[in-house]
Amino acid sequence: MDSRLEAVRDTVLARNPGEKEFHQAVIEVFESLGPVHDRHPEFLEGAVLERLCEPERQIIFRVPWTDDAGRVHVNRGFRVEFNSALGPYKGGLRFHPSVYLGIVKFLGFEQIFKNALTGMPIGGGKGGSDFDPRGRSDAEIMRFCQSFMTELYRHIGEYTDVPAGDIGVGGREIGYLFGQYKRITNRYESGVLTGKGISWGGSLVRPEATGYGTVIFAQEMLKTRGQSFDGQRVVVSGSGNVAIHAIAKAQFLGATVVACSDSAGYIVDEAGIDVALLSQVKEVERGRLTDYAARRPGSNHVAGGSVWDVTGTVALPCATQNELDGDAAAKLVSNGLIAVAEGANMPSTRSAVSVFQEAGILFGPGKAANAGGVATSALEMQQNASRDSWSFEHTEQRLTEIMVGIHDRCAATADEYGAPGNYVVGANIGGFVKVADAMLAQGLI
Ligand code: NDP
Ligand code: 2IT
Repeated sequence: MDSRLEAVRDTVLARNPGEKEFHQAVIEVFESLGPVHDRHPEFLEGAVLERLCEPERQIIFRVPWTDDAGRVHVNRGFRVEFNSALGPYKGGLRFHPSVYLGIVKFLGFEQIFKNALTGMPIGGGKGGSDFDPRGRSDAEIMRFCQSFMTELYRHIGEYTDVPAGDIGVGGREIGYLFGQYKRITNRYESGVLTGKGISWGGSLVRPEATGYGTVIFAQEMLKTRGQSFDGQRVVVSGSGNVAIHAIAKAQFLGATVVACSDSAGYIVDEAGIDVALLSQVKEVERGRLTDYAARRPGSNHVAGGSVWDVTGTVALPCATQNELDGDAAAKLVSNGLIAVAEGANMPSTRSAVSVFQEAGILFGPGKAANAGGVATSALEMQQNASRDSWSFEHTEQRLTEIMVGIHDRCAATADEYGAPGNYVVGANIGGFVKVADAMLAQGLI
């Protein structure tokens, strides 16, 4: 790391003790930014990095709710409004028992750069709760969402902060959250949340957008080496929103996706994952991958273990942070891997990224490769603002153009800064310069 940035890093780490995922995300970005500060001394003089690493506002609140037996539970809610240089804070809500401030801050920090890369007018934020939705009834989920929004509503708005989904938050939860916001405020403010249902202000393609976008990004990387998805053997982690649509898109482009996972294990299906069955099991029935294996002849379920033990030419990590470590990366490389695109946020550890880069593997970091979700959220905001709704074809076309644009901007920035083919450098510098310029233009705030 550039020595001028080390002191800033040390201060950030000391000011935010115990937030190890936030530290990891900050260090990863700082490692790319030395050359930018050679060209832009004004960023140092303006203390842009110090300001960027301190969220503009952090909200932590109590979320009390009752389960179906009438027992009282208390969870913790978060919204970190990180940076509004380019637009209203924008980013998802995550409901998972592992959520704490360090997770929300890493996600919010990444979101600043990701959102800048989309070229759309959105700042960075993230939120969530340590609530565990697993095994909860619809009524319990609704009561939790209503309680969560009863505090959150005062902090958000279409011009202020626009939450969406992430792990554990999909269309059902956005519906309950939107309903409670509307009830409390007496405003049908469509643009306050994205990921809404199609009949009440949502956008076509938003459910598919992150997974589709990740595959489009990977396809653009493959093209730089004269390759495509056609005939690739793909391994995906996760089996939620991002994973399912990544699988669908990769197979549409001619690949065979032979494996995917959840937190209990993984399935191998040499014939290629049956997306309709996977979607039925995971999205409709909210079941487990064991249910898929039981209903799909020729597939098998492996309890525990690592999906990265499965041989593939393309890997798409679409589950969660730090799910792919250096050993897994080395194994994938020795098994013939040529490309990785991150559908999840920070799924590869720093040592995994080093292994991929040293082996010359095409590597698309999450803040570039998974930006299709938030970009389509911005398209949803556009449709809401103009009280319009676009066709699937038009919206998908916009998503494709945005992903190709992000790919090309990352590649061009990496070239410009003497690191050709390094999408990590391209994404970090490309996103940073845009935000830093806007911050300086807006004065010391
Ligand atoms: P979902 O809740 O729909 O699915 C999450 C999947 O990941 C599930 O298969 C889940 O398994 C698995 N998973 C979650 N946590 C863990 C864990 N700690 N260990 C192992 N497996 C885990 O979430 P999404 O698909 O929306 O999100 C997946 C990733 O994509 C996240 O990193 C998210 O931040 C990122 N992302 C999401 C976007 C979106 O639009 N939704 C946009 C950009 C990025 P199980 O069911 O067993 O818990
Ligand atoms: O990580 C992400 O980019 C998301 N979870 C989507 C955020 C959004 O506002 O659509």
